[in-house]
Amino acid sequence: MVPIKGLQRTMVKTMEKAHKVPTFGYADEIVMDGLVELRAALKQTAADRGVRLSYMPFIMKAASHALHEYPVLNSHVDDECTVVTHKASHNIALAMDTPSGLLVPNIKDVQAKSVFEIAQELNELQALGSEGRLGAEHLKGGTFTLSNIGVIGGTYMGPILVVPQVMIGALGGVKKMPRYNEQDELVPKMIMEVSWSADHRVLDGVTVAKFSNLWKSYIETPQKLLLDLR
Ligand code: CAO
Repeated sequence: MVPIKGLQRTMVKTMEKAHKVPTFGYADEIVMDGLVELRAALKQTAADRGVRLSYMPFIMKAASHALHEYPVLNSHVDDECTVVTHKASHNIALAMDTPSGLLVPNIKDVQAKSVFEIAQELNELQALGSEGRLGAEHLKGGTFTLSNIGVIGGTYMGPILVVPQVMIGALGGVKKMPRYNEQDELVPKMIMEVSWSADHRVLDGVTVAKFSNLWKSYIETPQKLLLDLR
């Protein structure tokens, strides 16, 4: 017999709470060629400044830009679902595989940070996670969650909400796939699937679809991120 205690006990409670929320799923595919190229161009520069640059900092920044347009997706809802509180800070959480198990630390105020600063903080969180040193200050206050299961594998997922948040997205692996271009020719494209789960008590499908389309447009044309740089 293996007792369920500590972090795993916390997970049991969190999952049971989330299970009570009626969710709906929405999925789409993202053409990653633009982001693959951009990351390849910037990776060494980031490395020269001591930071490992993955896709995630761009994906998080894209989410923050889209959340500006759809603030209800960046909110908390109380247990009885009587009040939905839009959060000003985009504290984007990331499901992280650590030796202590699944943890979901967040990067605070993504809306105010550069892609480089997000990458830097992500590196720090990964280091803390692997050393088992993530604390309450890293784990509390998330407002929107992404789970990059695609690093491990897989294409689609049914992510579970991190209550009281109302939206979570899971990313599949980036894979080379055949797709038709404008001339009806089959060409290779780098494709990543996203699977969203949303709290259907406070979010409707149209809002989620519009948010996803906007987020996707920032990833497919990452130069668009420059337009909203401050
Ligand atoms: N598909 C293909 N390659 C990917 C990828 C994807 N979806 N996401 C990242 N990669 C690449 C990165 O670009 C990087 O490539 P290089 O070695 O060439 O630089 C490499 O894979 C490793 O990236 P990473 O792990 O640092 O990627 P990240 O910053 O996006 O992810 C983190 C960080 C914390 C999400 C990840 O380490 C992790 O723990 N993933 C597991 C998530 C998880 O447990 N989910 C479970 C949820 S429900 O139980």
